[in-house]
Formats: sequence, C-alpha cells, structure tokens
Amino acid sequence: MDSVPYTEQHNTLTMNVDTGSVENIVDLLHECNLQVFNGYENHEGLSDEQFLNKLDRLVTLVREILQNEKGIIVISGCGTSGRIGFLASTFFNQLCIERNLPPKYRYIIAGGNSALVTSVEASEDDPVIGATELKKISESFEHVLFIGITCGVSAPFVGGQLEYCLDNLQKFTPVLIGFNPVSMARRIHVPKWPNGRTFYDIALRMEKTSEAIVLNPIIGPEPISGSSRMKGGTATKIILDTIFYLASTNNSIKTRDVIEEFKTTIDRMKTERMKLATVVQQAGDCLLNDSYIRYVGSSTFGVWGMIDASECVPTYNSSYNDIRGFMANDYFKKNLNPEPVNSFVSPALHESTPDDLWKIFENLPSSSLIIFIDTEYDSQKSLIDKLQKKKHRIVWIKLLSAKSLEPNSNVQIIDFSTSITSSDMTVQYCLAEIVLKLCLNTISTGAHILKGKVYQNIMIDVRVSNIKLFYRAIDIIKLLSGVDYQTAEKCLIQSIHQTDNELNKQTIEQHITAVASNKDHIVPIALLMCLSNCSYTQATHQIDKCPRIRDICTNTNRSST
Ligand code: F1P
Repeated sequence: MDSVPYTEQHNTLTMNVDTGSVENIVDLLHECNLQVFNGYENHEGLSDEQFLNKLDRLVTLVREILQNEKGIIVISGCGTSGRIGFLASTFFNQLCIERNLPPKYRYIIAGGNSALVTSVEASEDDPVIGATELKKISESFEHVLFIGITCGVSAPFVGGQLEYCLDNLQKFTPVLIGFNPVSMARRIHVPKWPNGRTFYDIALRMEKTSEAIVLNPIIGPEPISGSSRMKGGTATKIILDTIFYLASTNNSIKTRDVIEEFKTTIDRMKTERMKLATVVQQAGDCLLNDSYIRYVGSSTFGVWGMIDASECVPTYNSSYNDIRGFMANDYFKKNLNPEPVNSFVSPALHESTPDDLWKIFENLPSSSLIIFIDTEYDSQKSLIDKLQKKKHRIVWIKLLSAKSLEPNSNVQIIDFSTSITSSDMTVQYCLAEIVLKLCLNTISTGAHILKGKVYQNIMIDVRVSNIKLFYRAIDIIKLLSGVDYQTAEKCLIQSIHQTDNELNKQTIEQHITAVASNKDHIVPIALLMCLSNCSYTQATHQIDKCPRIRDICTNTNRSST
C-alpha cells in the first residue's frame, strides 16, 4: 500500500495556519487537540469503543504485573515518545512508592538519558541497540510487559525491541502504541536490521500474535504535518496515564470516564485563549528579534518545559539557544536510569537554583521571554524582580498549587487552575500536565509559525537528523517545488554536504551524519535550488535575502501552490 501514513498527512484544518492571526493559530491548534478524542474524518479517535476495550485489556495486564514479584513494565520510545515514557514511568513509580509498593516501571529512551532533554534523533534508526537495551533492563525479571511507542509506527529502535519480545513470548508481552494502521507502518529498510526486515514486518507479526496488543487509534494528521510531538504525544500521554492510573486504583471508574476528563479539561483551555495568544505573539517576536524563550519549572512540570524546548531543534531547525528549559529541583537526579560512568551527561539534566538561573539569564538578549511553570513564587520572586528590571517579559503558568501573585508584580498570568479539577489527586495532576503540554506546544509552535518556519502547515526547515526525517524532507521539497523524487533527493544531498557537485556514492547514514556538522537551512536551500533551478552556491546567496524562510515559497513563482 502506497498511501501516505496519517501521521505524515496534511491536516485540512490547518492548511492556512501560517497566514491567519495569532488568535487563529491558537484556535486552530486547540481544535486539532480535540481531534484526538473526536476523531478525524471517518475515524473515531480515543473515544472509540473498540479502542477502549483494548485499553481495558491492558489495564488488566498492568494490574497483574504490579502484583507479580518477578514482573516489570518497560516503556520505550524515541524522541518525544521516549520522553513521555520516562515521565509516565517516574510518576507512577512515585505512586507505587507512596503506597509502599515496589516501583515497577522502567523506561528506555533511544540515545540514553541525555535524549530526555536534547535532540538525539539518529539513535532511533538502530533496532539492534534497542533490543540490547531491553534485554539488559529486563534481565533479572521473569515477566515483562513491554510498551513500545512510535507515533508514526516507524522507529526501528522500537521495532527491534518488539521483535525481541515476539521471539521470547514466554517472558514478554509486547504492546505497540502508534497512530497509523498497520498497513501504513514504515516499509523502509534500515541497514542495521538483518534480512531486510522493516517495521511493517514487525507490526504485521504483532497483529497476528494473540499475546501481543497493537494500540493504534487513528487520531488524524498533525496540525503541523509530521510533528508527532503534538497530537501523537498528547494521545500517548493520555493512553499511558489512563492505563497506569486505572491499574493502580480500586475504584470502579471506567476507562471512558478518565478519557472524558482529559477531553473536557482540554476543551476548557479555550477560556485562556486570548492570554495564550498574547504570549504566542511575544514568543514569535522573540524568535524574530533574536531574543530567547526560557521555561523554568520543577519536577515533571520542569521536564515538560525541557521536552517542549528540545523538540524545536529537529522540527524547526531552531538553535539550541532559541528555546531552553530549566529544572528548578533535583527531579532528574532522583529518577534517571544509571548509565556507565564515562557516558555523556547533558548539563541540562542538573538542577538550577534561582542563583544559578540568574547567572545564566543575566545576559539574556533584551525583551526575552521567561515562562515560569507553576513553581513556588516566593522562591523565584527575587529572580523575577531582577529579570523585570532588565525589561524581560515574565509569564506565569498557573496549574495547580502556585500561590497567588502579588497584584503589582507585572507578571502575565495564564491561569488554568480553575479548569483543572478532578475528585482524584492523581488524575488532577495528570490533567495539569496535559494542559501544560498543550500550552507549551502552542507557544513554541505558534512562535515558529510567526517566525516563518511553517509554510501552509508544513515544517519547511526540518532538521534531517534521521532516516524518517530524510524522507520527509524529500517529500516536502517535491510537494512544494513540483520536481521529481530524484531531483529533490539530489538537491537535498548537495545541500546537506554544502556542495555544487553531485554525490552518488554515499549512503543515507553518511548524509545524516553530515547533517550534524551543517546547521544551515538544509531543506530551505534544497527547496530553493529546485524552485529556482539554481546551484547550491546560488541558493545560499539567495537565502540570505529571505528574512523569513517561508518567503522562499511565496516569492518564487514556480511554487506549485
Ligand atoms: C520519534 C521522533 C519524534 C521527533 C522527530 C523524530 O517519532 O523522535 O519524537 O519529534 O519527529 O522522531 P515516533 O517514533 O514516535 O514516530
């Protein structure tokens, strides 16, 4: 089957998201968030009866493992999927500990702990390392419920792990979470997978194995095509939270009711739409004027900030400095997987006290935007005062517990606290997290739209840092310039290697490795080469005249749209 996977298709709602007002951006992203529940076209989303039945089956399996001395639950994924797995595993382990139960959840993320806060995309192409890590983490256990997440039903790292489970069903129960039908699973061969196997082969095997579960509701295309951190990440979080919460409670609450709580809470976010739009505008101004955006938060709220920031690098080729998240407590220290002594530990994984933050923020470019996430106001007050003296903009996202601010503080407050209500504290916390995720996704996505990193609803400056993104880049170039596959690929490769010469002998892996040392606008340059029928060198000269990358598409006559 040749059709484009849902996760890579273009969402009809957001086709003009790049040309509307900032309020329009906020509203469209909000509507897309609700598609996760309401479905897309003829698909039913998370509220589908059959899907809810599958969730119930999984709740039973998780419950069994929680009661089994020799059992664990391993959650694994790449990029956003791995990060959301980390958050779910650490949060629900905490719940186990509070109830004097052994912590049963484990996480694996492609690229290791540093990938929790920085983009390490290439690791997702390795099925062998994926399987090796799963083997290692599950060695001393007899029963393993393995949950592999790959929104696009595509990541070989997860594929290798599922395959290992399928080969060892006496020990493993494999679960695949993704958002495409099995027929749309990725069929591209990666060199490290022996005998030409692809993710599709594994997904098919999963579907045919009665012990395995495939959880793949069709939530429809992303608001920004392919940006699976958005709806894919949201659906992943809701699925994991719902299953783990229900497995840990004796209440007779139904799966449908928990999903409904998420839906109504997300829907209520629209009460803050105008304030959110103001912050999106400020964030966009920051990116356009070379100022920076910073998130500060504690515990999982801090992690969400870091996750949102790190995803902008592969999605929009933003610089590491454009948006960064900081952790105000030692959450990582307490929750990270042990790694070999000499392995790289990202400095972002360290706690930042208000004094540390001041040292880092002291020299921020003027009019930067600092967003505090529901953290203790008293402890950050003097930092905020100093930042305000420097004329930076301060935003406070209020979710659950933050104390009210002093009335004269000049801090912009986005207050979701009245929308986040549940009779259960665990659910309430999960609701706060989803609201935060969507709020931050809206800010960073909106800011990049305003910066001109999106044309229609296409990420035109995607960073070609793994095989999936390499092929996505070719599709974008083909679509927007109307050239054939070979021309798009040729121009992309020349742009990656910064050359006017044709390179025929190198492999995709070599191209991706070269991307690591080329931070230029690889896709926009290749696109310009195709649109203007010019060389790499000529395109690089032309690109300097385009302050907003999307102007390439609108200024060039040959644009197919
Ligand atoms: C995994 C992922 C995304 C990231 C980028 C590259 O995707 O790392 O999280 O934003 O698109 O791929 P998936 O395996 O969950 O589809």
